[in-house]
Amino acid sequence: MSFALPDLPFAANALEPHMSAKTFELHHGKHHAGYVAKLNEFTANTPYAQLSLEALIEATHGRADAQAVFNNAAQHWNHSFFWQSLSPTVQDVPEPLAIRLEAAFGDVDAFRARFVEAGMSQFGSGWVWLVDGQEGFSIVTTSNAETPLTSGQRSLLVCDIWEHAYYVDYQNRRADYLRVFIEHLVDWENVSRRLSV
Ligand code: MN3
Repeated sequence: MSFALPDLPFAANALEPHMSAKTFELHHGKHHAGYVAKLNEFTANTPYAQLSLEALIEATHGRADAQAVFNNAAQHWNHSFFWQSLSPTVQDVPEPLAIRLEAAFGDVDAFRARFVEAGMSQFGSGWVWLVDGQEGFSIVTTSNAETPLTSGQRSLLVCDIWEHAYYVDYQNRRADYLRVFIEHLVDWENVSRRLSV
């Protein structure tokens, strides 16, 4: 079995002006494709090649001798999840989900503000997530390739806060990128689907 780069679920220019075709050309076509190519290179002719992506991430997490495999596997999973978190059209938050967000954060706008703050608080490269766990909804950040998949939390939504995700369109303005993401680009229908699975 080998790992494959998924197609974007929309045209590369579909999120303009918020996220440009140039960004997708690099982010999906070079960065994500690079992680997949390295993952296939590192797992070829090893028992890892027999595992699902999720099982591979669990099997290599926290293991010094498998750090490179973990990094590329988790980056493949995180990026695949990120593309599925984006929508070309602005979506309203569906009611059942809005009720859960209100319970956890006060209201949907407060959730949005907290999500942006969390993304700003992450030093260096990483990811900001909405997750569902034993305590209900929470916002978490992960560094580099780390993913909530290994902590037993259900991922609902992610924003990539590596500089490669926003530098072409926003240069160093991470806060502007995060605000545009959370206000204009979230695929709330996909978030809802993840919650009900
Ligand atoms: Mn990225």
